[in-house]
Amino acid sequence: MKPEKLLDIAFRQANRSGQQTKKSMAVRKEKRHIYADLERLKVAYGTINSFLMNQLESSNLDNLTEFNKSLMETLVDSPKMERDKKKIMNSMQIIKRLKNEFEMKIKFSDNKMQSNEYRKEFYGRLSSVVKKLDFDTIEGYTKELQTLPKIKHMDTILVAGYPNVGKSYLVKNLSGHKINIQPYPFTTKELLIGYMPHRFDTVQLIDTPGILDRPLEKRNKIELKAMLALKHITRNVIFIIDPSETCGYSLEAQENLLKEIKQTFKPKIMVIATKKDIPSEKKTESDLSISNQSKEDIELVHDEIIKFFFKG
Ligand SMILES: Nc1nc2c(ncn2[C@@H]2O[C@H](COP(=O)(O)OP(=O)(O)OP(=O)(O)O)[C@@H](O)[C@H]2O)c(=O)[nH]1
Ligand SMILES: [Mg+2]
Repeated sequence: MKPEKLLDIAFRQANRSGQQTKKSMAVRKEKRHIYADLERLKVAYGTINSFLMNQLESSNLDNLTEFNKSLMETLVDSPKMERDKKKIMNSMQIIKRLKNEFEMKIKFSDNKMQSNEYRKEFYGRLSSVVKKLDFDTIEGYTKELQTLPKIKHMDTILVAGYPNVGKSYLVKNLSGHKINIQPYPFTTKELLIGYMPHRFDTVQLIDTPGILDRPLEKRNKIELKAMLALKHITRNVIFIIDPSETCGYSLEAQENLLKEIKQTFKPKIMVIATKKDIPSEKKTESDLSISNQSKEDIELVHDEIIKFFFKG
């Protein structure tokens, strides 16, 4: 919203309330005008004050997780936003002082001409304070806040690996095909989140297409930051590798990505080779080798994941 538009709304509401007050007050005509001006002042002030409070509240970072805070820092110009917020806070104080000052002046006006003059002066002073504000950065920020992924605070594992290796298939298998899709900034793809039951507990599995699926050198700075924000969620990573190479990437390239993720994230990492059912000459080092098409393998991998990350 532009400051001019806000002022326009506030004054229109104020004038409407002023008219009503004038009609409904059972007092002397002169006094009625003064009451109406008082009402205008209060409504104009109230409208602007609650809008400004809203701006501060909607861009409040205190309730964000470290992960989302870190994403927000890459999404917006946060130093500028902090400056804009500070300006709003200062302006709120000035506006409050103005309101108190002119409220007294109007209250003790001798006649309606005087109260009218004071009210106009108040509108003018209020306008010049509000016109110096900029809501654009804060509103951009609020919009970005709404697009952040909602990730639960619980035992969590990230799933990494080249495209087509079987990441989503495994997450779906492990979570009984109940998955939750969340947006992720800077990728056209979305986070796929599955909840894997485990006795009385649940483990959150986050499949990260477009994020942990290619070498660092292929990324721009912002993508890198967004990728690193994942560090704040968990250090647990399952790396999926496809030795059959039917995914379209060589085993060597996949092993290099694994090395890179180890260096960048220093994770607790479990390597799972998929597509065991497809015959392949190539061998790779992994903690477990499975086929996503085998029910027994899925049961096995479920137990092994719990053992690997959460027991001992
Ligand atoms: N034969 C066989 N096919 C598999 C196995 N795991 C996955 N696939 C197939 O491999 C293809 C890719 O699987 P996805 O689970 O979509 O792979 P992904 O890693 O999520 O791929 P992206 O989302 O593109 O990153 C699909 O056609 C699967 O059916 C497996 O163990 N055996
Ligand atoms: Mg996938």
